[in-house]
Amino acid sequence: MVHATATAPRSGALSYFEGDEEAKARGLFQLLREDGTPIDEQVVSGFDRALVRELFEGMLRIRVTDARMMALQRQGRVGFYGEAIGQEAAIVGSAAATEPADWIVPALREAGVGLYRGMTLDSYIAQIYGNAEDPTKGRQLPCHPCDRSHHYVVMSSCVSTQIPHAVGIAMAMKLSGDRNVAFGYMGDGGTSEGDFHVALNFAGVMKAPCVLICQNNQWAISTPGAVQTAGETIALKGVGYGVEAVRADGNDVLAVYQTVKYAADKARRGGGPTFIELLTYRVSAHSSSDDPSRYRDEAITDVWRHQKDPVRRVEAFLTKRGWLAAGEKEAISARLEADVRDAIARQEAVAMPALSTIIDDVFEEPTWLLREQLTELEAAPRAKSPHAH
Ligand SMILES: Cc1ncc(C[n+]2csc(CCOP(=O)(O)OP(=O)(O)O)c2C)c(N)n1
Ligand SMILES: [Mg+2]
Repeated sequence: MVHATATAPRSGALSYFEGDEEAKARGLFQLLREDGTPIDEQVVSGFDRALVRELFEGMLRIRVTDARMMALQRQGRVGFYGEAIGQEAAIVGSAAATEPADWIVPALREAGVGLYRGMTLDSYIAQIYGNAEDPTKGRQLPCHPCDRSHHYVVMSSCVSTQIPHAVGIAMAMKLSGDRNVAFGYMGDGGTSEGDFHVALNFAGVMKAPCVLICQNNQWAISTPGAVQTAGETIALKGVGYGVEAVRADGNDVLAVYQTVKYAADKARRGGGPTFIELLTYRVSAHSSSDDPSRYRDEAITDVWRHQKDPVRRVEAFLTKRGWLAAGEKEAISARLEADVRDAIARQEAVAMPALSTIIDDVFEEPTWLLREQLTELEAAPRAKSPHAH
Protein backbone atom coordinates (compact mmCIF):
# COMPACT_ATOMS: atom_id res chain seq x y z
CA MET A 1 0.00 0.00 0.00
CA VAL A 2 1.43 3.36 -1.08
CA HIS A 3 0.29 6.72 0.16
CA ALA A 4 0.59 9.96 -1.76
CA THR A 5 3.44 12.02 -0.47
CA ALA A 6 1.86 15.12 -1.95
CA THR A 7 -0.81 16.77 0.13
CA ALA A 8 -3.97 17.91 -1.58
CA PRO A 9 -3.10 20.97 -3.64
CA ARG A 10 -5.30 24.04 -3.37
CA SER A 11 -6.93 24.87 -6.65
CA GLY A 12 -10.19 25.45 -8.47
CA ALA A 13 -11.22 21.81 -8.58
CA LEU A 14 -10.80 21.31 -4.85
CA SER A 15 -13.10 24.21 -4.11
CA TYR A 16 -15.75 21.63 -5.12
CA PHE A 17 -15.56 20.24 -1.59
CA GLU A 18 -15.85 23.67 -0.05
CA GLY A 19 -18.86 24.63 -2.13
CA ASP A 20 -22.57 24.76 -1.50
CA GLU A 21 -23.86 21.72 0.49
CA GLU A 22 -26.36 20.66 -2.14
CA ALA A 23 -24.25 21.52 -5.17
CA LYS A 24 -21.57 18.97 -4.28
CA ALA A 25 -24.23 16.30 -3.74
CA ARG A 26 -25.82 17.06 -7.12
CA GLY A 27 -22.66 17.53 -9.16
CA LEU A 28 -19.97 15.07 -10.25
CA PHE A 29 -16.39 15.65 -9.10
CA GLN A 30 -13.91 14.62 -11.80
CA LEU A 31 -10.18 15.04 -12.31
CA LEU A 32 -9.73 13.06 -15.53
CA ARG A 33 -11.76 13.10 -18.73
CA GLU A 34 -12.74 9.78 -20.30
CA ASP A 35 -9.69 9.98 -22.56
CA GLY A 36 -7.40 10.31 -19.52
CA THR A 37 -6.54 14.00 -19.98
CA PRO A 38 -6.59 16.06 -16.77
CA ILE A 39 -9.49 18.45 -16.21
CA ASP A 40 -7.41 20.40 -13.71
CA GLU A 41 -3.71 20.05 -14.38
CA GLN A 42 -2.76 21.78 -11.15
CA VAL A 43 -4.62 19.30 -8.92
CA VAL A 44 -3.53 16.30 -10.93
CA SER A 45 0.13 17.37 -10.70
CA GLY A 46 -0.16 16.72 -6.94
CA PHE A 47 -0.33 12.97 -7.60
CA ASP A 48 3.00 11.21 -7.68
CA ARG A 49 3.99 8.50 -10.14
CA ALA A 50 4.34 5.74 -7.53
CA LEU A 51 0.82 6.23 -6.20
CA VAL A 52 -0.87 6.29 -9.61
CA ARG A 53 1.03 3.19 -10.74
CA GLU A 54 0.02 1.45 -7.49
CA LEU A 55 -3.61 2.39 -8.11
CA PHE A 56 -3.34 1.05 -11.67
CA GLU A 57 -1.84 -2.23 -10.47
CA GLY A 58 -4.52 -2.59 -7.78
CA MET A 59 -7.19 -2.13 -10.44
CA LEU A 60 -5.57 -4.66 -12.75
CA ARG A 61 -5.32 -7.15 -9.87
CA ILE A 62 -9.11 -7.05 -9.41
CA ARG A 63 -9.70 -7.43 -13.14
CA VAL A 64 -7.35 -10.38 -13.53
CA THR A 65 -8.52 -12.10 -10.32
CA ASP A 66 -12.20 -11.72 -11.17
CA ALA A 67 -11.69 -13.15 -14.66
CA ARG A 68 -9.87 -16.23 -13.27
CA MET A 69 -12.37 -16.79 -10.46
CA MET A 70 -15.36 -16.51 -12.82
CA ALA A 71 -13.72 -19.12 -15.04
CA LEU A 72 -13.36 -21.42 -12.01
CA GLN A 73 -17.02 -20.94 -11.18
CA ARG A 74 -18.03 -21.81 -14.76
CA GLN A 75 -15.86 -24.92 -14.55
CA GLY A 76 -17.70 -25.96 -11.38
CA ARG A 77 -14.59 -25.64 -9.23
CA VAL A 78 -16.08 -22.97 -6.93
CA GLY A 79 -19.77 -22.59 -6.13
CA PHE A 80 -20.37 -18.87 -6.56
CA TYR A 81 -18.60 -15.66 -7.53
CA GLY A 82 -19.42 -11.94 -7.67
CA GLU A 83 -17.29 -9.80 -9.95
CA ALA A 84 -16.46 -6.10 -9.62
CA ILE A 85 -15.51 -5.50 -13.26
CA GLY A 86 -15.93 -1.83 -14.18
CA GLN A 87 -15.86 -0.74 -10.53
CA GLU A 88 -12.10 -1.05 -9.98
CA ALA A 89 -11.48 2.71 -9.71
CA ALA A 90 -14.09 3.18 -6.98
CA ILE A 91 -12.68 0.24 -5.05
CA VAL A 92 -8.97 0.94 -5.34
CA GLY A 93 -9.17 4.75 -5.24
CA SER A 94 -11.06 4.55 -1.95
CA ALA A 95 -8.80 1.83 -0.51
CA ALA A 96 -5.72 3.97 -1.17
CA ALA A 97 -7.18 6.81 0.90
CA THR A 98 -7.44 4.59 4.00
CA GLU A 99 -4.69 4.24 6.63
CA PRO A 100 -3.57 0.83 7.95
CA ALA A 101 -5.19 1.34 11.38
CA ASP A 102 -8.57 2.38 9.92
CA TRP A 103 -11.45 -0.12 9.87
CA ILE A 104 -13.19 -1.31 6.72
CA VAL A 105 -16.74 -2.64 6.73
CA PRO A 106 -17.31 -3.83 3.17
CA ALA A 107 -20.46 -4.65 1.24
CA LEU A 108 -20.61 -6.89 -1.82
CA ARG A 109 -17.86 -5.66 -4.11
CA GLU A 110 -14.96 -4.47 -2.00
CA ALA A 111 -12.69 -7.51 -1.80
CA GLY A 112 -10.24 -5.39 -3.82
CA VAL A 113 -10.08 -2.99 -0.85
CA GLY A 114 -8.93 -5.88 1.33
CA LEU A 115 -6.39 -7.01 -1.26
CA TYR A 116 -5.06 -3.46 -1.62
CA ARG A 117 -4.63 -3.22 2.15
CA GLY A 118 -2.61 -6.44 2.25
CA MET A 119 -5.02 -9.36 2.47
CA THR A 120 -3.26 -12.19 0.66
CA LEU A 121 -4.66 -13.79 -2.47
CA ASP A 122 -4.34 -17.15 -0.69
CA SER A 123 -6.59 -16.02 2.13
CA TYR A 124 -9.10 -14.53 -0.33
CA ILE A 125 -9.21 -17.67 -2.45
CA ALA A 126 -9.30 -19.99 0.59
CA GLN A 127 -12.51 -18.21 1.62
CA ILE A 128 -14.02 -18.80 -1.82
CA TYR A 129 -13.24 -22.53 -1.57
CA GLY A 130 -14.33 -22.58 2.08
CA ASN A 131 -11.35 -24.79 2.85
CA ALA A 132 -9.36 -25.37 6.04
CA GLU A 133 -7.34 -22.15 5.49
CA ASP A 134 -10.49 -20.03 5.22
CA PRO A 135 -10.54 -17.77 8.32
CA THR A 136 -14.34 -18.20 8.40
CA LYS A 137 -14.07 -22.02 8.26
CA GLY A 138 -16.31 -22.40 5.21
CA ARG A 139 -19.32 -20.87 6.95
CA GLN A 140 -19.79 -17.90 4.65
CA LEU A 141 -20.94 -17.61 1.06
CA PRO A 142 -17.94 -17.25 -1.30
CA CYS A 143 -16.73 -13.65 -1.80
CA HIS A 144 -17.16 -12.83 1.90
CA PRO A 145 -13.48 -12.56 2.84
CA CYS A 146 -12.07 -11.04 5.99
CA ASP A 147 -8.66 -10.08 7.26
CA ARG A 148 -8.26 -9.27 10.92
CA SER A 149 -4.68 -8.05 10.59
CA HIS A 150 -5.71 -5.43 8.03
CA HIS A 151 -8.91 -4.41 9.83
CA TYR A 152 -11.07 -5.74 7.03
CA VAL A 153 -14.29 -6.92 8.66
CA VAL A 154 -16.17 -9.92 7.29
CA MET A 155 -19.22 -8.92 5.34
CA SER A 156 -22.75 -9.48 6.55
CA SER A 157 -24.77 -10.65 3.53
CA CYS A 158 -27.84 -8.65 4.51
CA VAL A 159 -27.87 -5.54 2.34
CA SER A 160 -27.00 -2.33 4.22
CA THR A 161 -26.30 -3.89 7.63
CA GLN A 162 -22.71 -2.80 7.03
CA ILE A 163 -23.58 0.89 7.50
CA PRO A 164 -24.73 0.73 11.15
CA HIS A 165 -21.74 -1.56 11.80
CA ALA A 166 -19.34 1.04 10.39
CA VAL A 167 -21.01 3.93 12.20
CA GLY A 168 -21.02 1.94 15.46
CA ILE A 169 -17.30 1.24 15.13
CA ALA A 170 -16.72 4.95 14.46
CA MET A 171 -18.79 5.97 17.50
CA ALA A 172 -16.82 3.53 19.67
CA MET A 173 -13.54 4.91 18.38
CA LYS A 174 -14.64 8.45 19.14
CA LEU A 175 -15.61 7.49 22.70
CA SER A 176 -12.31 5.73 23.30
CA GLY A 177 -10.19 8.56 21.85
CA ASP A 178 -8.99 6.41 18.94
CA ARG A 179 -8.16 8.76 16.05
CA ASN A 180 -8.78 6.29 13.25
CA VAL A 181 -11.63 6.26 10.75
CA ALA A 182 -14.27 3.64 9.91
CA PHE A 183 -15.15 3.13 6.25
CA GLY A 184 -18.56 1.67 5.48
CA TYR A 185 -19.50 0.57 1.98
CA MET A 186 -22.85 -0.02 0.31
CA GLY A 187 -24.46 -0.28 -3.09
CA ASP A 188 -27.15 1.99 -4.54
CA GLY A 189 -29.76 -0.60 -3.51
CA GLY A 190 -28.41 -0.44 0.03
CA THR A 191 -29.45 3.21 0.35
CA SER A 192 -33.13 2.20 0.25
CA GLU A 193 -32.86 -0.03 3.33
CA GLY A 194 -33.86 1.16 6.79
CA ASP A 195 -30.40 0.42 8.14
CA PHE A 196 -28.92 3.07 5.84
CA HIS A 197 -31.21 5.77 7.25
CA VAL A 198 -30.70 4.77 10.87
CA ALA A 199 -26.94 4.75 10.36
CA LEU A 200 -26.83 8.12 8.58
CA ASN A 201 -28.85 9.67 11.39
CA PHE A 202 -26.52 8.31 14.07
CA ALA A 203 -23.46 9.30 12.06
CA GLY A 204 -24.69 12.89 11.74
CA VAL A 205 -25.93 13.36 15.30
CA MET A 206 -22.91 11.70 16.93
CA LYS A 207 -20.38 13.25 14.49
CA ALA A 208 -18.95 9.78 14.04
CA PRO A 209 -15.50 9.62 12.40
CA CYS A 210 -16.61 7.62 9.37
CA VAL A 211 -16.65 7.73 5.61
CA LEU A 212 -19.73 6.08 4.10
CA ILE A 213 -19.22 5.15 0.49
CA CYS A 214 -21.97 4.20 -1.93
CA GLN A 215 -20.77 2.48 -5.06
CA ASN A 216 -23.66 3.51 -7.27
CA ASN A 217 -23.31 0.89 -10.00
CA GLN A 218 -26.86 1.71 -11.14
CA TRP A 219 -28.25 -1.78 -10.51
CA ALA A 220 -29.38 -3.77 -7.48
CA ILE A 221 -29.64 -7.19 -9.11
CA SER A 222 -32.44 -6.39 -11.61
CA THR A 223 -33.68 -3.19 -9.93
CA PRO A 224 -32.49 -0.08 -11.78
CA GLY A 225 -30.87 2.78 -9.86
CA ALA A 226 -33.62 5.19 -10.97
CA VAL A 227 -36.04 3.64 -8.46
CA GLN A 228 -33.73 3.92 -5.44
CA THR A 229 -34.72 7.56 -4.95
CA ALA A 230 -37.22 10.12 -6.19
CA GLY A 231 -34.48 12.69 -5.63
CA GLU A 232 -31.96 13.85 -8.18
CA THR A 233 -29.01 11.87 -6.80
CA ILE A 234 -28.23 9.27 -4.16
CA ALA A 235 -25.77 11.66 -2.48
CA LEU A 236 -28.62 14.04 -1.65
CA LYS A 237 -29.92 11.41 0.81
CA GLY A 238 -27.05 12.43 3.10
CA VAL A 239 -27.96 16.12 3.10
CA GLY A 240 -31.26 15.51 4.92
CA TYR A 241 -29.33 13.95 7.80
CA GLY A 242 -26.94 16.89 8.07
CA VAL A 243 -24.11 14.67 6.80
CA GLU A 244 -21.79 16.28 4.27
CA ALA A 245 -22.44 14.54 0.97
CA VAL A 246 -20.22 14.50 -2.10
CA ARG A 247 -20.83 12.94 -5.50
CA ALA A 248 -17.86 11.92 -7.60
CA ASP A 249 -17.06 10.03 -10.78
CA GLY A 250 -16.45 6.47 -9.60
CA ASN A 251 -14.64 5.55 -12.81
CA ASP A 252 -12.03 8.28 -12.34
CA VAL A 253 -9.57 6.79 -9.86
CA LEU A 254 -7.87 10.11 -9.11
CA ALA A 255 -11.20 11.80 -8.36
CA VAL A 256 -12.19 8.87 -6.13
CA TYR A 257 -8.90 9.02 -4.24
CA GLN A 258 -9.10 12.81 -3.79
CA THR A 259 -12.71 12.69 -2.59
CA VAL A 260 -12.22 9.86 -0.12
CA LYS A 261 -8.94 11.38 1.14
CA TYR A 262 -10.74 14.67 1.74
CA ALA A 263 -13.44 12.86 3.75
CA ALA A 264 -10.96 10.69 5.67
CA ASP A 265 -8.75 13.68 6.60
CA LYS A 266 -11.84 15.54 7.80
CA ALA A 267 -12.98 12.59 9.96
CA ARG A 268 -9.46 12.24 11.40
CA ARG A 269 -9.47 15.92 12.39
CA GLY A 270 -12.74 15.41 14.29
CA GLY A 271 -14.86 16.94 11.53
CA GLY A 272 -17.38 14.09 11.46
CA PRO A 273 -18.88 11.90 8.76
CA THR A 274 -19.09 12.21 4.98
CA PHE A 275 -21.41 10.32 2.64
CA ILE A 276 -19.88 9.76 -0.78
CA GLU A 277 -21.68 8.60 -3.90
CA LEU A 278 -19.32 7.15 -6.50
CA LEU A 279 -21.04 6.93 -9.86
CA THR A 280 -20.02 3.78 -11.72
CA TYR A 281 -21.66 0.85 -13.51
CA ARG A 282 -22.05 -2.85 -12.83
CA VAL A 283 -20.59 -4.05 -16.12
CA SER A 284 -20.78 -7.68 -15.02
CA ALA A 285 -23.77 -9.70 -13.92
CA HIS A 286 -24.85 -9.29 -10.30
CA SER A 287 -23.15 -12.61 -9.60
CA SER A 288 -22.45 -15.94 -11.24
CA SER A 289 -26.14 -16.79 -10.65
CA ASP A 290 -27.46 -13.87 -12.72
CA ASP A 291 -28.09 -13.12 -16.41
CA PRO A 292 -28.51 -9.35 -16.89
CA SER A 293 -29.41 -9.66 -20.59
CA ARG A 294 -32.87 -10.69 -19.36
CA TYR A 295 -33.60 -7.31 -17.80
CA ARG A 296 -31.35 -4.56 -19.20
CA ASP A 297 -30.08 -3.11 -22.44
CA GLU A 298 -26.57 -4.48 -22.85
CA ALA A 299 -25.80 -1.82 -25.48
CA ILE A 300 -25.59 0.63 -22.54
CA THR A 301 -23.38 -1.81 -20.65
CA ASP A 302 -21.02 -1.89 -23.63
CA VAL A 303 -20.50 1.89 -23.42
CA TRP A 304 -19.41 1.48 -19.78
CA ARG A 305 -17.36 -1.61 -20.60
CA HIS A 306 -15.31 0.15 -23.26
CA GLN A 307 -15.58 3.95 -23.55
CA LYS A 308 -16.06 4.56 -19.81
CA ASP A 309 -13.73 1.80 -18.62
CA PRO A 310 -11.86 3.02 -15.50
CA VAL A 311 -8.75 0.95 -16.26
CA ARG A 312 -8.50 2.41 -19.75
CA ARG A 313 -8.84 5.95 -18.37
CA VAL A 314 -5.97 5.74 -15.88
CA GLU A 315 -3.89 3.76 -18.36
CA ALA A 316 -4.27 6.61 -20.88
CA PHE A 317 -3.31 9.11 -18.17
CA LEU A 318 -0.21 7.12 -17.20
CA THR A 319 0.82 6.64 -20.82
CA LYS A 320 0.45 10.35 -21.67
CA ARG A 321 2.52 11.23 -18.59
CA GLY A 322 5.27 8.87 -19.71
CA TRP A 323 4.70 6.84 -16.51
CA LEU A 324 3.78 3.58 -18.29
CA ALA A 325 5.91 2.16 -21.07
CA ALA A 326 4.57 0.23 -24.05
CA GLY A 327 3.93 -3.40 -23.08
CA GLU A 328 4.10 -2.70 -19.33
CA LYS A 329 0.36 -3.21 -18.78
CA GLU A 330 0.59 -6.66 -20.36
CA ALA A 331 3.66 -7.51 -18.27
CA ILE A 332 1.98 -6.41 -15.02
CA SER A 333 -1.20 -8.34 -15.92
CA ALA A 334 0.80 -11.47 -16.70
CA ARG A 335 2.59 -11.24 -13.33
CA LEU A 336 -0.71 -10.72 -11.48
CA GLU A 337 -2.31 -13.60 -13.37
CA ALA A 338 0.58 -15.91 -12.43
CA ASP A 339 0.09 -14.88 -8.78
CA VAL A 340 -3.61 -15.77 -8.97
CA ARG A 341 -3.00 -19.09 -10.72
CA ASP A 342 -0.36 -20.04 -8.12
CA ALA A 343 -2.69 -19.16 -5.25
CA ILE A 344 -5.54 -21.15 -6.84
CA ALA A 345 -3.27 -24.17 -7.26
CA ARG A 346 -2.23 -23.97 -3.60
CA GLN A 347 -5.76 -23.48 -2.30
CA GLU A 348 -7.35 -26.16 -4.43
CA ALA A 349 -5.01 -28.62 -2.77
CA VAL A 350 -6.10 -27.65 0.75
CA ALA A 351 -8.60 -29.98 2.46
CA MET A 352 -12.00 -28.89 3.67
CA PRO A 353 -12.30 -27.80 7.34
CA ALA A 354 -12.60 -30.69 9.79
CA LEU A 355 -16.23 -31.59 10.48
CA SER A 356 -15.64 -30.86 14.16
CA THR A 357 -15.17 -27.13 13.39
CA ILE A 358 -18.92 -26.97 12.88
CA ILE A 359 -19.39 -26.64 16.65
CA ASP A 360 -16.43 -24.30 17.26
CA ASP A 361 -16.72 -20.66 18.30
CA VAL A 362 -20.18 -20.71 19.87
CA PHE A 363 -19.38 -21.86 23.40
CA GLU A 364 -15.99 -21.92 25.05
CA GLU A 365 -16.81 -25.54 25.92
CA PRO A 366 -19.33 -27.18 23.54
CA THR A 367 -22.42 -28.43 25.37
CA TRP A 368 -23.07 -32.21 25.76
CA LEU A 369 -25.84 -31.95 23.17
CA LEU A 370 -23.54 -30.45 20.55
CA ARG A 371 -20.90 -33.08 21.25
CA GLU A 372 -23.50 -35.83 20.93
CA GLN A 373 -24.77 -34.39 17.63
CA LEU A 374 -21.21 -34.14 16.31
CA THR A 375 -20.57 -37.79 17.13
CA GLU A 376 -23.73 -38.79 15.24
CA LEU A 377 -22.79 -36.62 12.28
CA GLU A 378 -19.28 -38.04 12.14
CA ALA A 379 -20.75 -41.56 12.00
CA ALA A 380 -23.20 -40.67 9.21
CA PRO A 381 -22.17 -41.07 5.55
CA ARG A 382 -21.08 -37.64 4.34
CA ALA A 383 -22.55 -36.16 1.17
CA LYS A 384 -19.78 -36.01 -1.38
CA SER A 385 -18.45 -32.48 -1.73
CA PRO A 386 -16.93 -31.50 -5.10
CA HIS A 387 -13.90 -30.26 -3.15
CA ALA A 388 -13.54 -33.15 -0.72
CA HIS A 389 -10.09 -34.69 -0.54
C1 LIG B 1 -31.76 -7.39 3.36
C2 LIG B 1 -31.48 -8.10 2.07
N1 LIG B 1 -32.39 -8.07 1.08
C3 LIG B 1 -32.13 -8.68 -0.09
C4 LIG B 1 -30.95 -9.35 -0.30
C5 LIG B 1 -30.64 -10.01 -1.63
N2 LIG B 1 -29.68 -9.15 -2.34
C6 LIG B 1 -28.36 -9.45 -2.32
S1 LIG B 1 -27.48 -8.29 -3.14
C7 LIG B 1 -28.85 -7.41 -3.55
C8 LIG B 1 -28.77 -6.16 -4.35
C9 LIG B 1 -27.78 -5.19 -3.82
O1 LIG B 1 -27.72 -4.09 -4.68
P1 LIG B 1 -26.75 -2.91 -4.34
O2 LIG B 1 -26.94 -2.48 -2.93
O3 LIG B 1 -26.96 -1.86 -5.38
O4 LIG B 1 -25.29 -3.55 -4.45
P2 LIG B 1 -24.58 -4.16 -5.75
O5 LIG B 1 -24.98 -5.60 -5.86
O6 LIG B 1 -25.04 -3.41 -6.93
O7 LIG B 1 -23.13 -4.02 -5.51
C10 LIG B 1 -30.00 -8.01 -3.03
C11 LIG B 1 -31.38 -7.48 -3.23
C12 LIG B 1 -30.02 -9.36 0.77
N3 LIG B 1 -28.83 -9.95 0.65
N4 LIG B 1 -30.29 -8.71 1.93
MG1 LIG C 1 -25.87 -1.55 -7.10
